Amino acid sequence: MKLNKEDIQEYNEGLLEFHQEKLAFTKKEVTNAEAIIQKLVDFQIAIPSWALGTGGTRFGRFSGGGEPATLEQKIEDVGLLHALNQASGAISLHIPWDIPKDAAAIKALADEHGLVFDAVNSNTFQDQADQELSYKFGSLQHTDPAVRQQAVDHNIEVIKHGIELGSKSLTVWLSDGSCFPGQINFKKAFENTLESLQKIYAELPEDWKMFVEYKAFEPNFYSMTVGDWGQSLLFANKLGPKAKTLVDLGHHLPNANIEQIVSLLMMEGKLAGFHFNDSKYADDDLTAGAIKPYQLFLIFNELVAGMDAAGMNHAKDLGWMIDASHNVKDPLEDLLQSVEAIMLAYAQALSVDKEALENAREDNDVVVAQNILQNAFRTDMRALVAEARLRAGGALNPIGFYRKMDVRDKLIRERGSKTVATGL
Ligand code: PSV
Ligand code: MN
Ligand code: MN
Repeated sequence: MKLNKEDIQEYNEGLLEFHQEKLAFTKKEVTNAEAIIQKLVDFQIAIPSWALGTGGTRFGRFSGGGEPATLEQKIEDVGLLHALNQASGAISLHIPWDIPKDAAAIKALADEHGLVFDAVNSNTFQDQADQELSYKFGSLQHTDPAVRQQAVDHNIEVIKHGIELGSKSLTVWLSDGSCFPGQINFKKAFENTLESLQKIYAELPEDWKMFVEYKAFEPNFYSMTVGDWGQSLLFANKLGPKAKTLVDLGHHLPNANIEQIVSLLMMEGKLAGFHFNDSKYADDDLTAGAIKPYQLFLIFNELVAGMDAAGMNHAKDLGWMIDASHNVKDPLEDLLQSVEAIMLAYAQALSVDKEALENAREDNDVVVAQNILQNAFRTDMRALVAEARLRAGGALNPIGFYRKMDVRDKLIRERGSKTVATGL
């Protein structure tokens, strides 16, 4: 199904008066409001093809109805999100969960929905039915060179799919590691992984990047071969300029200072981008901003400072993606909530008076420095985010409109009530 621009417009008209009052008030409070709105209009966050179904846990999966069964339907779902918020104009594919059999047709369909293809993701953390050798004891790190080669070949295959679709980056997340002390030789595992990554890196087109994603634990529980930003950065530095470190917010040990990690990676020119989600404990993959919105804001504060210092284009020079899905919400509503939270944090970060903050830091005025950040965080930016959506042709209240149009019911009628989308 597709949403109709005229229906969105009509819906917005009913909310316009109140919105404009709120906007006028926010503009009094936020001096650079117009510049923020423009930046928000330009900002796009990619949606992963695996987040469109109800996520599972290892204890069960309570699939909602109307889930997309094919890649075409997934593109349709991201198209719905983009029509609603005008900020989800890209889709990221995980292969082989979503193989584009006819790339030209898939590209044309995405184009019809105003979507481009973000990073392509390889999968060597599961065995596929037709696979010759098992990844039970790792993939790129494996003791057997034949297993490593199979995983390298898969990544090269993924790059080929990406080229056909117009993607510009490959994300490599490895579950490689060990579950028990003594199980692997750390040094050999690192060296094997590096050698395998080098073979993949050699196949990257000129204008591509390789995103090396780290994760502290799970599914391996004693060691992960790309377990933190230090290990990822080591690989990225050894690989070369196209390789960078990807930060997934849920992939840290508890209480890690992610904003500091971001700042230093940017200083080194080695930050690839983000997988947004939120967590209370570990890789919970909860809706962005649901648990620690202040952390999300502090991360954006470092991002904006780092990108501005390096003269980067906020919308284009880093990879922005949501990597969240949960089992108790309508996935489309959940994604709309994540995008909104990310936009709010970004808007708040854009409102920080950087000069005043730097002066307070130089003067060691801790109180003023803290106040500058907390004032920005406590400023209600919802009207600016809504205004950006309005100007771009989206809905003032995306979830409100989604519910008013009974989108989920329509999808259930179209696709059935017992649908399960591919993914975790
Ligand atoms: C792993 O936990 C991860 O964050 C990686 O990005 C994977 O590709 C994705 O989740 C798949 O669920
Ligand atoms: Mn991730
Ligand atoms: Mn994850």
